[in-house]
Amino acid sequence: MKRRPSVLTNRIWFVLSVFNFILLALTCFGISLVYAQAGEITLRPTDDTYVDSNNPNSNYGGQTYLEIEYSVLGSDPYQAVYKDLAWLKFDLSSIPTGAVTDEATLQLYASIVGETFNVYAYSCSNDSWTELTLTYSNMPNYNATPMDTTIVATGSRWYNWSAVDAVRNALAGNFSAITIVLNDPSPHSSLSDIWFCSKEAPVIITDCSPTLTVRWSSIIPEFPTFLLLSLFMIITLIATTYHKKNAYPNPARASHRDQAKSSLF
Ligand SMILES: [Ca+2]
Repeated sequence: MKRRPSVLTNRIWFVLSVFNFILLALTCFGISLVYAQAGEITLRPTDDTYVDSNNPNSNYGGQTYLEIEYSVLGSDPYQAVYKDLAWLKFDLSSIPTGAVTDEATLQLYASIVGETFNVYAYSCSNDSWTELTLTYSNMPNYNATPMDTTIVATGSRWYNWSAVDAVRNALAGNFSAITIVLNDPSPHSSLSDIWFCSKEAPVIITDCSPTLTVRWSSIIPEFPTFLLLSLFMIITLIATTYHKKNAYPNPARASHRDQAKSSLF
C-alpha cells in the first residue's frame, strides 16, 4: 500500500509546477517562431553586372542589360573568343531565421536573344564583389557544378532558374547574400548574344529587372525557444510521473475529498 504524500512531496510537486508554468510563459514569447506560417519574398538584386573576356578590365555594372555570350570564331592561330557572363547578388537578410526553404526561383527578362542558348546558373560562395568593380580579370571562382539550366530561344519574355540549393546552403551557413553566375558553356560558331534586363533597366510598361523569389513552408524553432520547449516537455514528464508515483490513494479512484486533501501542504 502506498504512503500518503508527505508535505515535502507536495512542495516538490508545487515547485515543479511553478517552474513549469514559468517555462511555458517564456516559451509563449517564441510561439510565433515555432508555429510560423509559410512565407514568400521577392528580392531585387543589390548588384548585377556582366564581364567580358575581350575587355577583361572593363566594368559594366551601370549598364541596363546583362550580356551572355560565348562565341568562338575561326581557328588557331586566328581564333577569336568572345565570352560574357552575367553576375547577380541578392541580399537574403530579410528571410526569417530558420526558414525552411522550399523554392527559390531566379527570373530574368530576355530583351534580345541572338540565337538559342542553353544558359546555366551557378552559385558562388564569394559575395565580396560589387557591380561597379567586378571585371573578367578579378571575378571570383564560382561553383563548377550548375544549379540549373534553361533553354533561352526567344526574346521579350521571362526565363526561370531554380536556386533553391544555393539559398538553402547560404541560409544554413548564415550567409547574408547569394551570388548567381549565368553563362552558356557551349561555344557558338557565330557572333550572337543574349541581353537580359539589369536592375538599371528603365521601367517602360513593367519592371523587367531580375528577381529572386524565395518561398518557405515553416520555420525551425531557434534557441532558446527550442530549448525551453524541450525543458517544458521533460519537466512535465518528470513532474507527472513523480506525482502519480506518490499520489495516495490512486487519483483515478479517489474521492474528491481525498484528492483535495492530497493537494494540501
Ligand atoms: Ca547593374
